[in-house]
Amino acid sequence: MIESVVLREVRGRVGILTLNRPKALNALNDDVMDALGVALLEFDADNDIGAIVITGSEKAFAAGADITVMKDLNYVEALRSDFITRNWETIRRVRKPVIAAVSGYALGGGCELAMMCDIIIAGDNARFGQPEIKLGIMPGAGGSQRLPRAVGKSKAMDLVLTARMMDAAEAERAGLVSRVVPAERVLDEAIEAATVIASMSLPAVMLAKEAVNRAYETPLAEGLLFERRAFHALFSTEDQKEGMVAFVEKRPATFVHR
Ligand code: CO8
Repeated sequence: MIESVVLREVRGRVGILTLNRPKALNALNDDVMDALGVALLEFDADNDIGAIVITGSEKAFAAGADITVMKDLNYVEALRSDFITRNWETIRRVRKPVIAAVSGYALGGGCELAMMCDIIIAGDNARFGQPEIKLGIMPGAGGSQRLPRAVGKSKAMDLVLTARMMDAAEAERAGLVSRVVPAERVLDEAIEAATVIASMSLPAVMLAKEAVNRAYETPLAEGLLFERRAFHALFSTEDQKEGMVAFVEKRPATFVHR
């Protein structure tokens, strides 16, 4: 049997997707991105899943888009096929939180994939970069847009224009990653964070994710209005009553909408 390029596992209410092209350092091609997209949408639709983790191997989360596929591509073909947005945007349709658990290299499209996730948790061996410039190209799946939003213009320019890699400590200082843990702990840490998220009220989680994402899409006044409307809407859920009554009664909340 041919082993899948994306492995699926469920632990509790957490769906785990492992990129599995170890010999190519998880270089991303259509097979990987199609399988990842299908799995993400299935987990998103599954009532037994509350949060999703994407991970790679210890050596590489993903070392970029597959250069062997791209090397023969010409401009007209890239334009006509809209290379690579066909299956790269699927993750943006996922409404449950997605955590990237990054060990080793997250380069080029691999760094871009991590940045499409809602939270990045890094192992202390993680290396982030947008080295496309060395190949005579530039980032093509959000690197020139999401990286400056995450780390600011100067550091983004530095990484994109010199191709240098940033280690986990620098990535945490710059705000790209939320936590750094020993490499062997990174998946467990991500699953624990996902388990906490999956124990919360799902409507609150989904609206909170949507609201934070609005911060990157809208002017402040519009974002604040969206936040206020979503905030008010949550007072219609049983989970708001349960969460607040549980606090007053000094007991853990048990949410019904998960
Ligand atoms: N594509 C294809 N194969 C790769 C890639 C890649 N991106 N990265 C590594 N590999 C392969 C190597 O060719 C090698 O294969 P083989 O054993 O058959 O020779 C195997 O993985 C192991 O790699 P190395 O021997 O090079 O391992 P090292 O530990 O010596 O080096 C590095 C690790 C530093 C990560 C090195 O492999 C490297 O520099 N890789 C390329 C990194 C890179 O340039 N990434 C950016 C690619 S361009 C990109 O992502 C554009 C994104 C555009 C948007 C998304 C579109 C899909």
